[in-house]
Amino acid sequence: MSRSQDELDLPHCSPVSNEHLQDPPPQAMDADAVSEDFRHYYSYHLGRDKSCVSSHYTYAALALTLRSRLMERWKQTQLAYDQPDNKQAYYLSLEFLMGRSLGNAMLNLGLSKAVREAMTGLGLQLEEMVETEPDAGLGNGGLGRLAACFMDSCATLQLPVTGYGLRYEYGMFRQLIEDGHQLEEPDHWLRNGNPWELERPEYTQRVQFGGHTERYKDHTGRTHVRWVETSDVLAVPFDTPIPGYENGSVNTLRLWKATATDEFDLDEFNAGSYPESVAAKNAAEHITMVLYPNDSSENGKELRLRQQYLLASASLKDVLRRWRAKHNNDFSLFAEKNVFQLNDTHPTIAVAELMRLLVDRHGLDWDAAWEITRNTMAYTNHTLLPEALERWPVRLFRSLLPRLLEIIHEINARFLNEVARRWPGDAARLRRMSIIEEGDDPQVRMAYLAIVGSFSVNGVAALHSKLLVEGLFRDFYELWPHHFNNKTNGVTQRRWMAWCNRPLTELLNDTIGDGWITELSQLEQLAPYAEKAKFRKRWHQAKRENKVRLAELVAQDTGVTFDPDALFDVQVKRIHEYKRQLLNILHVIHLYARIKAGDTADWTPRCVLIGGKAAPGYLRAKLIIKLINNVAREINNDPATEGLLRVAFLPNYRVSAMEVICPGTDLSEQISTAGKEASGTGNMKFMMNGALTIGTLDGANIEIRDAVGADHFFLFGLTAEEVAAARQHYDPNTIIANEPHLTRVMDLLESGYFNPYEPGLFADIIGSIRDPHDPWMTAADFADYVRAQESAAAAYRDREHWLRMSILNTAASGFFSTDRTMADYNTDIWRLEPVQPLPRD
Ligand code: 26W
Repeated sequence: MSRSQDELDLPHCSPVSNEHLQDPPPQAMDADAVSEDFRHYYSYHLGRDKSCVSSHYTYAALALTLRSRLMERWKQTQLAYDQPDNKQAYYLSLEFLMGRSLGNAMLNLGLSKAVREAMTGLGLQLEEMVETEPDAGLGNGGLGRLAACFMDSCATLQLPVTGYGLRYEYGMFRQLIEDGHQLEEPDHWLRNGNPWELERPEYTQRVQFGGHTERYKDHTGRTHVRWVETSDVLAVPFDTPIPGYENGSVNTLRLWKATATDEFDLDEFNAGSYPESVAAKNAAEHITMVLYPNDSSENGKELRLRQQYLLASASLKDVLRRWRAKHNNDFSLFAEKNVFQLNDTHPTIAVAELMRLLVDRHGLDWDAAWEITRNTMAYTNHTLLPEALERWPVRLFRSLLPRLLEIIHEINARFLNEVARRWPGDAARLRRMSIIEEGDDPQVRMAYLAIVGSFSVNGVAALHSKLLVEGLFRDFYELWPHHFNNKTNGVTQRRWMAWCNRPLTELLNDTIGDGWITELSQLEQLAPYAEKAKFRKRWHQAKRENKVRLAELVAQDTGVTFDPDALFDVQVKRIHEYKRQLLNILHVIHLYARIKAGDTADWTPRCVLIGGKAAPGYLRAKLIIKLINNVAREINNDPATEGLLRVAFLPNYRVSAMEVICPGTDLSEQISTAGKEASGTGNMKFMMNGALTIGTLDGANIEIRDAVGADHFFLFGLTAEEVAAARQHYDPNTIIANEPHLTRVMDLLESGYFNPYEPGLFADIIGSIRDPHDPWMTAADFADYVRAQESAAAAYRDREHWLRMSILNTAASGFFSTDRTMADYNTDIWRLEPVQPLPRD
């Protein structure tokens, strides 16, 4: 029924090379050449002229101009990586939150100046062209953006790392705010085409679903398994170039698009229902239609499992295809030369799929295949929330991926044998550690499959990694302590400083040179400048310029006016109870109550900005958005707050918005319940851009505070240990009654002050704060939060003191570069050699 790969009617590369097809000469990198190329693409490729000047076409022409310069570097880099001696790593991720590519390509190609000059010469506004590019929003939040920063750093470090993901037709939804409510709109980001991608139909892979398994004997009498009568889907790769910073290297992000095979359903076809049988093909294309917008609770949807398997299967087959082209069926060195990093459990089915491919397709015996699998897979955990740990119903696996379920059962049986040998008679432990969770509706625990199938398991900040081995993964840590390690997250300073913060970049370059762009620890050299008044003045000017820009964004998107001289207090991230946007808004209400009570001596004018998306099904998070908007409306419309307090909810928070937000922020809100935020990475972007942090001892906040020093960080709240201990006797109602400020805030909230036309609207939120089982313990940290906010406000009034602290935060941010993170992954997990692109012949 299904035809083999070779029978697919797809472009393929002929084995005979054509010596006439030499590469054209390299492209010049000066402004004149850029300008000439630009006009070429604009006229001859896009077919536009001077009478049709739309930023869409000028953007497209500039993108093509840059892309053509990436192409030659890309090819030389990949040729070098494919030399047989090189070990390569593959970053498997359901999410890559890339944002825009134009500015990044300009910067990393070293073309910033030439492009600006060329565009000015052509009378074009570069800014406008940049704004035309839609964000590639193929991720939810931290985990997806981290993958994007990793890609940038690997290219800059010249590490042979390829990203594998899915090419969602629709990325993260666009968030509209109507009457304070979140509305979701589909994000059809590919509508106007995507100049950064290169379709590679010649590397299409076939992926199986459904069907059943059969056993058969080969001529030697050995038993094998066949997975048959499947409904197949094709995965077509689209490649995006990932340029390193001014180093000639270009890595690859390969995203799979699902398409139908050409096989019609013959029964339907012969029954004369041709249109129906063609329409049925649509189902295949649905697999990569849309990114699931959940970032913290799994929802067990079959389509999501299809996405995960398509990614894992197509990517592994792609790697095996290249391996077999050089080594045929000799896999003896495979584990030495290949490593897969699993970005959370989402691609973890790769463990079972690699076993299937090695055993069923390439004829290895189980032990040899397991040895290879276990030495090539490494797993990163990104969350401590139990509700975010993926589990799939066994029955779903049985119908969708029957052969993979058999393999998982076999992996589990052998694993539990090992556990039983180590702890004889400990049935409770066997039940706890089993990859299959027994019950009425048995489940596959993906995190356990990931741990059992990997040689490395890491968390993403020191506290997170510690809590993992003490809590969720404790049993596994006892069994294999050496598998567990920490890799503290980072962010790329190319996008999060050099590209997005020009005023500060110029000041840094003037002061310490531009070495920090590839070696962020050089920012240390700034520390002594904190004591120089002239430097502080320049620092202040840069920050103020950025605040003006941020105020313009806020005015444009919300209509709220921010005074650039006020304290800009910002919390942007996904909306989730554990991140406690509620605590932030309770503090805002407290400030408002103070204003209304005339308690405004020594007041620090403050502009509070909150932004973030709620998962569409997460009703309480959506209600929190509504509350923030209602509070903002009442406060901004009350003349008493003029010059003292402004509040805005920024709609549609995304990568390109953060590029304006983090440079203009004074105070970074990192206020999660301790022990819940795995790391955070927004915290690092803010710090790098000179914001001070108000935060709990959670995730990477702890390392941020250690790096900058306790005096330059506004700490508050219970520690993770105290949270755990306080849970037993948590009594929010007594706390509220005993804290006059909190009593007053709750009174205002409960009086309906912020929902005069919508009585009872916030009852659910009020109930959650007053609930003794509130997992996030918002009331517990309120008083200390208010105290820390007061000390931040007081510090801001002493401008020179604040500027000193701001400079010291940037100076201490060197550790939080993904260049460091990637170097750590490489030293401890991947063990790759950096590879230079091949010289052109
Ligand atoms: C299955 C649904 C689902 C989808 C995504 C569950 C969980 C996730 C992610 C793990 C959520 C996520 O983005 N986690 C964040 O990862 C960042 C990068 O490591 C950390 O900085 C954040 O603290 C963590 O919340």
